[in-house]
Amino acid sequence: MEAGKRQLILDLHRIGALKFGEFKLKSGASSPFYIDLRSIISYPDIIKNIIQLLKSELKDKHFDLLTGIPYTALPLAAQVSVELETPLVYQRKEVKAYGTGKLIEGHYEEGQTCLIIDDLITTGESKFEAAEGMEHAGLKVQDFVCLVDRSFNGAEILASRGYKLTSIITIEDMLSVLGSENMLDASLAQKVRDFVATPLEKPRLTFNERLSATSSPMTRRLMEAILRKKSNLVLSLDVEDSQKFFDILDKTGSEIFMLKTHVDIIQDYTPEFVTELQALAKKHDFLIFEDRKFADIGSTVRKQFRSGVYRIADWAEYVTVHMIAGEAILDGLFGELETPRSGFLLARMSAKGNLISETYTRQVLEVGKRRKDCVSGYIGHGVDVEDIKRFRNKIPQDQLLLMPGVNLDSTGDGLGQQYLSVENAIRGGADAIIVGRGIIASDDPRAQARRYREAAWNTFETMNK
Ligand code: 5BU
Repeated sequence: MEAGKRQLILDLHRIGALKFGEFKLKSGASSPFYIDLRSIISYPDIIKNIIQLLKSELKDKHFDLLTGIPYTALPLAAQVSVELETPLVYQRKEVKAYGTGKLIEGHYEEGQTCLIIDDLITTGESKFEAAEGMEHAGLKVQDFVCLVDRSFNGAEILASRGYKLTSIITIEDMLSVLGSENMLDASLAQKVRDFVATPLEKPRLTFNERLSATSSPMTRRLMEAILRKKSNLVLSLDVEDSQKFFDILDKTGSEIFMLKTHVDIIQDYTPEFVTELQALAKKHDFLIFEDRKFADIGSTVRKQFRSGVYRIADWAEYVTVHMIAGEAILDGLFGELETPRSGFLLARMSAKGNLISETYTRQVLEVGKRRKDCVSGYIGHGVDVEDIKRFRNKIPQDQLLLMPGVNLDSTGDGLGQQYLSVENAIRGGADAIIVGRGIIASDDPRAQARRYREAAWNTFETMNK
């Protein structure tokens, strides 16, 4: 190993930026080591060494601009920029939403390539957020350089989105240097090795265990319905004619645990529509979910939900909610209701080119986690199984992930819809699939509903053994 790297490891250990023992992580799990590089800026000698190491790592890379992810890596990138005489830009940390303010500081031109420096890589999430901000501003991102790779498979994760990761030192490097200096005993080193060799997935509970750990009655109802009906299928019954609606529903009701409506699609809507819907819900034992996608201020959505022609709150047990207007929308919708109702937040969408960013998704999940009283879960999507798994990992086990954009025979609809297979959706961690045209556009909706239910349930069962 290069002398500079060896020195860096010893220095980080000396200043307490790298510790071994037993540490509690944010997730509640415990880790046999702890890395926090925020204090390195106070040690000019260490910084000097790091800059040399970064410079030599950057030698063969092509880029027009440099950036560091605030805060720890930004001063490092600034120094490298001066030494390499390459312009620096940086992304404002506090500007979270695009379009509301200047996101990138510094001078740059669209189409330029920006290399991103960071201190640590664990899951890759903050790297994706940084890349997304740069790309949103018209820059290209190819390379990431991190000081320390403490991940299980950071390079692979970044490669899945086409980025290359180079790391100055890895955990293994640290173990071998500190081991050779007798600064770390072998059994602790082995513990660290085992820890890093395990993917950062939360311990997976079975669906039954998750149900036991769930306290929200509205969320429990969904979980119980899934188990009772042995179905992870939500039918999205987007037809305009009420007769056709009830005809398909009566044929498919036994296969689904929940029906999803867009009630404003129905051309011949009258209040009797609801009476008939509730009768079929009783007959076939399914829940009712209106995909209204509320998005306005609290006081407006309250009226939209409770009044008007459809009086949605009277009959829809669950509704979809956009978080674009902020958390108060939840109080507007679910506060002071006689019969409890619950929401699904739109965290990711299946439509091509949709404007939801990684940062937005993270913020939606943060609100949803705080509001389990009225948020039963999320609507989400993903590009493949691994992507869905990473997303699912961020969702608490006592909330659900529903996935639209699922079809067994098609990959899209020519209007932006992007389809996943049933197996990929469930294997990724969706608790239920939402299927519309895969079932309703067929000549035999009953048979198709059974086919979707079985495909989903079989995969779900093998995962919950
Ligand atoms: P499809 O016929 O299976 O493509 O219907 C999908 C349904 O799910 C349809 O009602 C959409 O409005 C709904 N949907 C979606 O497809 N993608 C999303 O990201 C969200 C909802 Br949110």
